[in-house]
Amino acid sequence: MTRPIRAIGVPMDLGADRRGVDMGPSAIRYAGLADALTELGYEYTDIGDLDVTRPELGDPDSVQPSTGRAKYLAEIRELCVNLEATVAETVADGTVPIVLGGDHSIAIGSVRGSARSGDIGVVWFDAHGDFNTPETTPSGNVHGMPLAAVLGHGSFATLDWAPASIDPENVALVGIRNLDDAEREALRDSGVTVFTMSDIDERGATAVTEAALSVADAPDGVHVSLDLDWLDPREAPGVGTPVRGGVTYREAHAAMETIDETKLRSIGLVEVNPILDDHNQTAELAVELTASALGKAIL
Ligand code: EXY
Ligand code: MN
Ligand code: MN
Ligand code: MN
Repeated sequence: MTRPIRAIGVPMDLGADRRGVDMGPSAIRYAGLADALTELGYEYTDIGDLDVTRPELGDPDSVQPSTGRAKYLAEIRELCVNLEATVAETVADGTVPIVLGGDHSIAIGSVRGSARSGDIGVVWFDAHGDFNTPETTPSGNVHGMPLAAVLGHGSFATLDWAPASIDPENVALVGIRNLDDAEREALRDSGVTVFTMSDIDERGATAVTEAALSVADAPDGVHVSLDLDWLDPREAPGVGTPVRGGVTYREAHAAMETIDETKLRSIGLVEVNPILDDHNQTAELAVELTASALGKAIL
């Protein structure tokens, strides 16, 4: 018997510089997420989109952390507090939330919600480390900081909505190929396990993902955060911050297939930008990879 699934749309683009990622939830729905998961036998519901402030209505610097810069901090906080409650309720219902982003800043709410009543691990598939803090960020964009935020680094430690109760020893990054210098230093000292693209070159996507899942093996399951820029831009052109040298289509599927769906507590699909996409192929890939993570096999 499989647990039901609930989609939660978060049309957020305040954490990124390039517009269009706010249309990600629509693009992922249009690509057929409901049909793909229903065909797999899941009971699937969609609660629609949470309310997100439009960037035209907010002032990026109206509220700032004690030190450093984090654009639209007040608006991102408001959304993440709401998303955390929605994810926590969904998990408490015995249902698997799939959070449809939106830029990666929303992971602060998703991870906190998932961790609220459990001891969980996190596997974060990404080209980037997302480990800047308001003090180290080169851009001020919160989508470059959410993993540092949930682990309480820098001035995020002083914000009551940012740190989650997650053990960094249960967190793994996979597919990394773009780090800022200070971010690299912070990751080295963090306790987080980082599997770079070089690790995937040497060991293969399956073995690396298995290793990441064993790092994240915690009593109450794993949150999978899937940033579509993890894939090579040839496969996933519809993302705001593409980086050459990512995983291929087959490597991505092989990685997702190694996930044990019975241990999957919650999922985030982020950074899909249909404006920059080619015929919605990045959203379609997000749907296919979710199905692979949830047990779809070729035969
Ligand atoms: N490291 C850069 C920054 O912090 O601005 C770029 C971050 C891009 C983050 C993308 C979504 O994963
Ligand atoms: Mn990311
Ligand atoms: Mn990324
Ligand atoms: Mn633990």
